[in-house]
This record gives sequence, C-alpha cells and structure tokens, in this order.
Amino acid sequence: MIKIYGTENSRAMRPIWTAEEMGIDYELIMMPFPPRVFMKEYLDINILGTIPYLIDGDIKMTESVAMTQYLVEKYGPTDLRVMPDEKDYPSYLNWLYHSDATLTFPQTVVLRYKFQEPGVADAAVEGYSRWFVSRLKLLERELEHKEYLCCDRFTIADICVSYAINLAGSLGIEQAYKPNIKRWTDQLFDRPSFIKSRSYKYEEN
Ligand SMILES: N[C@@H](CCC(=O)N[C@@H](CS)C(=O)NCC(=O)O)C(=O)O
Repeated sequence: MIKIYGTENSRAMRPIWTAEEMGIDYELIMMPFPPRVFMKEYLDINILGTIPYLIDGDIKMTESVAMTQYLVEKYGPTDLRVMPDEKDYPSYLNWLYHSDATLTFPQTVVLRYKFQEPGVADAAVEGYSRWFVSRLKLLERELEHKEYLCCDRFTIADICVSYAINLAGSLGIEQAYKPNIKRWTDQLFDRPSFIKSRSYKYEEN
C-alpha cells in the first residue's frame, strides 16, 4: 500500500487531498514538525527530513507536486489529470510548477524566520511576505472569469496552487486573499476531501 509521511498543515496535504479525491487506499504516518528535530529517525527514511515523503513499493518521492502527478497518472483515469491532448495542458503544467517554484518558495523563508527562528531576520519575513503577495498577480488575473484553473474542472492544478493560499493563511499573510482568489479557495476548501486532508493530526503515543 502507498505510504505518505506528513505533518499537520504541510505540503503533505497535496498528495493526501489527491488520494482522498481519487479514493486511493494509503497509509498515513503523521509526525511532529519539523521531524528532523522531533523525530530524528525519520532521517533514516528520508535523508532530507522534508515533508511529504511517499513510498509506493520501490518508488520513493520527495516532491509534493510530483506526488500528485504520479497518483493521477498511475492510479487514474481521473478528471483530476489534464491530458496532453487537452487545450489547457501547457497551462496545467505551468500551474503545477508555479505552485512551488514561484509561490511557496518565498513562503518557506517566511515560515522559517517568522516561526522557526523568530527575531533572526525580521526584514526577510517582511520582504518575502510582500514578494509572495506580488507573485499572486498572475493567479488573481487568471481567476477573473474562471471557477477552476484548467479545463473548467477541478484538477490537481487547483490542489497544488491553492495549498500556497492555505499556507499563506497559516503564515498570517492575509493579503493573499484577493477577491478572485478568495472566491476560488472558498469553494475548494469546502470540498470534503480537503477538509479530511486538513483534519489529520500527529498524536503522541
Ligand atoms: N519541494 C518540496 C519541499 C518540501 C519541504 O520543504 N517541506 C517543508 C514542509 S511544508 C519541510 O519539510 N520543512 C521542514 C524542514 O525543512 O525541516 C515539496 O514540495 O514537497
């Protein structure tokens, strides 16, 4: 069975949400955050200590967006996937990469210096928060007349990109909730599979 290692409210939500939407069986191992500090034995499983980590037989993956793509491609068919012959396929790929390379990247700096090492680099918290918000221009414009990012249907592009907005909420970057983004996330975050993916907690034995 597929194993997913996660922590609360982390990027693990992307593969968990995808698996829940698809009804895939998986085993979830929830850990304290950050596991490299609070569960050092995790480094024997994932040398990077990052979350999420997915194991499927011999397959081992460390990238949350790639995991969602793997799940829809390996365990489909599913409407969550956009096929290469669909008109929005290039846009779908662009949003998948955009979700991490452009959006969550500045957020990781905010997370580190606002919560993990507070007081060390306040200017970075301020600067990278602003940088993140300015990078939302493209998303806000794209959603002007759209319910979903691609193909007029819910896909993993919505899952991967909206995670950055969910994270912005946890980081206290309220300016992320621009009108179109808010309308879009209001309906996405109402989906039972999203609510379930957020509900998993680490419980100490
Ligand atoms: N690009 C990777 C990034 C993984 C990553 O950095 N995850 C964060 C949590 S959302 C993490 O593991 N932080 C804890 C640490 O670096 O120790 C992905 O999308 O899965």
